[in-house]
Amino acid sequence: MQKRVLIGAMSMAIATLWSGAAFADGNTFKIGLILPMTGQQATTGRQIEAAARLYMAQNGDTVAGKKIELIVKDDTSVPDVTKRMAQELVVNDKVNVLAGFGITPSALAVAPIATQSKTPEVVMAAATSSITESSPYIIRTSFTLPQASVSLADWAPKNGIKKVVTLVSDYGPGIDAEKFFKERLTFNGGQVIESLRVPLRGPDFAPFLQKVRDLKPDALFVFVPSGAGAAVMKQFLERGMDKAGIRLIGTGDITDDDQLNDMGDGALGVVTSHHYSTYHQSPANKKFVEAFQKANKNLRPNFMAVGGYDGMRVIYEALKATKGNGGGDALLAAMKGQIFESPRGPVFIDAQTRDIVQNIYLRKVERKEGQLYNVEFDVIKDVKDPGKNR
Ligand code: VNL
Repeated sequence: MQKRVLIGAMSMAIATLWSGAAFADGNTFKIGLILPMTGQQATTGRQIEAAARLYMAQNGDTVAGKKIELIVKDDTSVPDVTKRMAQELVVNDKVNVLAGFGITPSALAVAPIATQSKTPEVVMAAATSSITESSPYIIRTSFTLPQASVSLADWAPKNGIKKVVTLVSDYGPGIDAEKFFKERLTFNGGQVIESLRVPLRGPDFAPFLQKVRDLKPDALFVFVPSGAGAAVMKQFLERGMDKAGIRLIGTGDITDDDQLNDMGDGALGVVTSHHYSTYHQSPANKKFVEAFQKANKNLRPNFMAVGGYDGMRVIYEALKATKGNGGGDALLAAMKGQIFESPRGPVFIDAQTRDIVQNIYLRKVERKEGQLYNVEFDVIKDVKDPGKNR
């Protein structure tokens, strides 16, 4: 009798332990955030991680009864490493969502894992149009290069820029930028007289810029990834290209807010098109910038930070909408179609394409309150990725 009571008590204790463990595990919601924290794209990782942590600090780490756990991994922007990390996060850590992805090859390397494991992949940085087509589990909160490029090709010919040389990093987003800028400029009666491509890793811009000088276009259109803009700007100015009457234009990656303030007065007047400026005049953005700078030793948030911040929001809202019980498919469904006010302006996750629809702004570098900023002077509203459905 005593023995039976003892066994009964023991099995109850074990059952409690078990359910306790299951309870604890089932009560955690894990986000695997894979970013380049070191190496050439480290600023992108730093911006996105800081933004994700800010979002959590502002919105709490418990959502729909689940404790949010953020697992940050440094892929050094090497796609094979990104892939291995995604595999480990899915298999060992059993993450609910994969997120981050500093460059296009990293986002693409994870696509098959997202599809096979039915894990939503929230792309917060990478911006080649085709990424969202590589897995039905991909949602994007950054932007696409076609989206950012075409508005500038509409602006240029109306502003005395007819002959252009393009200079892009030789991989997905650069090729998108080159193609869509050229196509639209040509349609508008302008002309791309030469298209130059520089390697993504360790580019030397000097020989390319010399060539541009000899070609004497009205403007040089540039796409380089976040973090590489300052080097282009420096060499452009050192070679006296501006004095030779060649204007510098590009997507906002080149006048990246992470670096812009250190580029000097030579950057004044550079016109770019993009989806986010730290100087964007809205109450939501003022609040975002202030909180971000306060939490990060005055670091200025750039477009990468906003992609990360909004990505966290999309994940949080999906978790809320599924009341904490959704698997990958339910979460994905709840991510599609979200509409909200981002620090960049109003945005919308297109349910068909899973890509972001947003305003694209034309901006000019100006000095405001003693600092260099991308000051918006025109807006094209609700721009869908022109790379889709062609
Ligand atoms: C990409 C596109 C990366 C735009 C970037 O910075 C960027 C990409 C790291 O798709 O690889 O500014």
